[in-house]
Amino acid sequence: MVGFSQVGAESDWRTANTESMKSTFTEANGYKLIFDDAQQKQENQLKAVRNFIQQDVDYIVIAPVTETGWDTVLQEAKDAGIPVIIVDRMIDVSDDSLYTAWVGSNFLQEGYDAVAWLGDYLKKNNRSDDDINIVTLQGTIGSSAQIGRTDGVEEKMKDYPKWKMLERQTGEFTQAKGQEVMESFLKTYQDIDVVIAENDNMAFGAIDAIKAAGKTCGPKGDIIIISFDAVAAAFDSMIAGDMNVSVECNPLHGPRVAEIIQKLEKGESVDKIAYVQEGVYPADTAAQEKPKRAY
Ligand code: GYE
Repeated sequence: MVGFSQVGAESDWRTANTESMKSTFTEANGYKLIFDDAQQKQENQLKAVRNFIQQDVDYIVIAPVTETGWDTVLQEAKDAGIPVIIVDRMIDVSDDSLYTAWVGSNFLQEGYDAVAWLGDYLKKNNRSDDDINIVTLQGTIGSSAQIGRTDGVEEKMKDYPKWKMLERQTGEFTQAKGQEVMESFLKTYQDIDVVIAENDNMAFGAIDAIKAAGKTCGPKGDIIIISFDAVAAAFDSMIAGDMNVSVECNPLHGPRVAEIIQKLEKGESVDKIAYVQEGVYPADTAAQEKPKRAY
């Protein structure tokens, strides 16, 4: 019996992740899955985990909304002798023995990759000497995906003195909030060159806001759109000419978590931390790559 506390259903990435977990932890595969959707609230996750402990599940799997606030409930799981596997985002606990393993993405690297792509792109377009104004739609504040992507961009941006971050604001990883925040950015700033959206869904909202404001974006437009996740709809957006690039974030964690559980069942040791390999998909590769994508 496996209890899985999922973040919510805020994005295409999340839907693909839920699907991967549900299609892996099936009865046919020998599991009973208790799935809980926390609706992007950590307090719901704490309740779910306590519920899993009460039901005496064999494993607790958590995709944490935010990094902090886990010490007490994970100590309760440890006291009950239930191994905890963290997936997708990371947790920040004082005692590492409170979880058995983590598998997910290197979000800092994703931030680095976004900056490297933009540096190359501007160079190719002879804009290396131009002043470049950037705005960022951040993910859920305090989530690893937000922290890593924001910090990765900030760190590497220092190599580009002509780039200026005008403002960062959270769009909570949703399309609706992404659109709303972008509308307000467009009212405040007349000269935005680049939008960094910390996931594809917020980028879709931003693109709608840009078009509604009578501006253009994408490879042939005025505003460069950089995004993260590289879900199927992002490839459609690139093919349509709206988005410039999406930095991949792989959501297909079901089989990875199952492999960890199978090893633990056999008494084998598992890696405490396991990163997934990821790529960068610019618009000019989108048509060719789209058919190969699994999510
Ligand atoms: O990028 C975003 C989702 O934690 C990696 O959460 C995940 C992020 C993903 O809502 O789309």
